[in-house]
Amino acid sequence: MTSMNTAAGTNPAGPRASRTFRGLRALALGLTALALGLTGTAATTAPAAASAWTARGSSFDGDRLAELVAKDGDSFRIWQNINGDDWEWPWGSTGKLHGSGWSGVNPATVYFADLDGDHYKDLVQLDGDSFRVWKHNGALFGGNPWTGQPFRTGGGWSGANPSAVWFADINGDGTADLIHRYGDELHYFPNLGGGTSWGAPVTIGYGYGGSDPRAIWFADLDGDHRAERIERFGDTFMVGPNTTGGAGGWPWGTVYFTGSGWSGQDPSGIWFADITGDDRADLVQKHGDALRYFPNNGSDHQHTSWSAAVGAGNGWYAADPKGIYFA
Ligand SMILES: [Ca+2]
Ligand SMILES: [Ca+2]
Ligand SMILES: [Ca+2]
Ligand SMILES: [Ca+2]
Repeated sequence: MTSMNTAAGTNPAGPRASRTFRGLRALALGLTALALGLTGTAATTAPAAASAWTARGSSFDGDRLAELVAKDGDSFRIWQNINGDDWEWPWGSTGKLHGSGWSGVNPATVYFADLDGDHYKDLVQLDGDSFRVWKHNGALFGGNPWTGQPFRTGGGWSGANPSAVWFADINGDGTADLIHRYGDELHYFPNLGGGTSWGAPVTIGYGYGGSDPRAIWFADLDGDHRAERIERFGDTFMVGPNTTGGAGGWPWGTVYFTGSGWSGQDPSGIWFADITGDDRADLVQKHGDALRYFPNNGSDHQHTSWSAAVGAGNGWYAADPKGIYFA
C-alpha cells in the first residue's frame, strides 16, 4: 500500500475515525441536521435556486466531482477530487484515512451512494440479511463523516452476490435506488425515503442470468440525473438510455453502443463515475499499474463519446479493484 499512497502524495497522519456510535457526535449531528433543516426551509423562498441545487450529482464530499476511495487495511483512504473539472489529474495532494474496523470486510460488499438526496454519498454495506448505512453527516473533507449511528435497511439479502447489487438513481428523484440481479432478471427497488424504505421491485432487464455482474454498470451518461444501464458487449459497451425512468416503468429506450477495445479488460477495473463534474459519468479504468479516465465528451439518448485518457494514479498494480471506488 505504500506505493499506492505515492499515487497522490502521502498522508499517513489522516484521521482514523471510529465507526462506532458516539453519543456526543450524534448530538452534534442532530444539531447539524436541525441547522440543515432551517436552511432548507429558507431555500424554499427561492425556488429557482432550490431547483438548481436539486438538479445535480453527488459525491463523497458533496459536490459533483467523484473522489477516489481505496479500501486500505482497516480504513478507507480517500483522495479529494479538486481538479477533475479541468480534465487533468483530479486529486488533491493527500489521501486521507477515514473510518476504521473494515479490515475483515469483503470490499465487494461496500457501496457509496446518496440515499437521502443531500448530495453526500453515504456508506453502505451488505451485511448478512440486510444493508447497513452510515449517512454522511456533511463534515468537511478530512473530518469524520460517519458519526451517526448506522441503520439497517432491507431484508432477505442473505446469500446475495454483492457484485450483483448496485445503487443508482433510476427514477431521477435525486436519491439512489437499489438494483439487483435476481435469477435471470434485473430488478430495481425505488428508494422511498432516505434509504429506509423501498418500493416494490420493477423489472428492468431480462436474460442476465449468465452475465458477469461486474460487467454491468448503472450511471448517468447524459446528465439528466437518471442512470443508464451499461454492459460490456464483446469489444464495446451497450447502453440502455434511461428515457422513461421518471415515469416508474421500463426505463430504457433503444440501446446503442459506445467504445471499442474493451473485450480483454478486467470489468472489475472499470467504473463509470463523474470525474469532471458535469453530471455526465466518465469512463474510469485501472490499466495495469495506472488509473486513468476518459472524459465523457458528449452524450444523449443515442450516443456517448469519449475524449483521450487522462492519468489519475500510479502504483495500483497489486491493488484489488473491488476495493477501489469512485464516489
Ligand atoms: Ca467530490
Ligand atoms: Ca431514485
Ligand atoms: Ca441519464
Ligand atoms: Ca463527467
